[in-house]
Amino acid sequence: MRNEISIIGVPMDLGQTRRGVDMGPSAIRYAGVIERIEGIGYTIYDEGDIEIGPAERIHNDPETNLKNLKAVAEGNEKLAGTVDRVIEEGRFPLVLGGDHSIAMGTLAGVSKHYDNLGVIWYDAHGDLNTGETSPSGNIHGMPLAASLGIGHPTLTNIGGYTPKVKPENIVIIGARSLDVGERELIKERGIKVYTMHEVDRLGMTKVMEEAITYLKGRTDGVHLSLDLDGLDPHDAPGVGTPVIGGISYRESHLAMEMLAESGIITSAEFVEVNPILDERNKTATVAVALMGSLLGEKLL
Ligand code: B3U
Ligand code: MN
Ligand code: MN
Repeated sequence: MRNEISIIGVPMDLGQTRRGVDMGPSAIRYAGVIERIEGIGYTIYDEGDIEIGPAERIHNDPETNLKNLKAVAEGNEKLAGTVDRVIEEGRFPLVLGGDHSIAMGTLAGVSKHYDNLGVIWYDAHGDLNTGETSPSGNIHGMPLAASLGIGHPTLTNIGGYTPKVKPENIVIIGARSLDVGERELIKERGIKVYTMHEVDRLGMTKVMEEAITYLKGRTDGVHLSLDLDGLDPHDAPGVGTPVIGGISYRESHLAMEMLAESGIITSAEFVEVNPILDERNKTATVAVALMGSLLGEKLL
């Protein structure tokens, strides 16, 4: 792991319809992210927050079924530029969301630095929808599809190129709410998925061992995109679309510790923290604790 980390806040809430997730970066900062990571021994650069919005006057285009398409794309273009620069300058990008639509910008900034980027998508959802398959029109349900080059060209071409990731370089962990079109895409493209069934059946140790071995053999860098709704709402209540039966706090720490030990992670983002829906900033605090484990914090 590089010993300099850049923190990039992305107060994006236009990829979905519940207000408050734009305050995610503030909540995570308030939960002590900088102090926590400095405590591990890294040098932190706070890049501040990417400027987002305003929301579109007519945010709901029935033609495309993509809400706030222009504003979401513009915010992501800015994010892509910042992430690109940070990597260019030799630092590890740690992106704080904001809704999950920001993964399009993060991956656009990251992927050009690798021949074969791997992605771990830690999420209750697949985020593999397009305007055609989405039940909601919310772009935060589409970033993984867009990064594969599937969907509206404004989204697939963020950063000026497409695709950002190959289907065989993706591992989804924690899925338990997949739409019909997403299931089809997973099968059609051969995306590796550990649903909650596999997490229960194999245990998190085996899931992570397999995922790490799989990605190590085929990629030259791995981005972790962690949606806090991958965790059970009991442990992470401050998210817009909670789904019961999720990954526990302890399993998540174990997963992060195993990733730290593997040394494969080259960039990360933590998304969907919504302090308005939270209980005393619990979800932001959980996010910061998981970042600690991911970055090598030890219990002893
Ligand atoms: N799959 C649904 C719901 C959803 C996706 N991502 C989140 N919720 N957080 C959709 O709207 O695409
Ligand atoms: Mn997500
Ligand atoms: Mn999700």
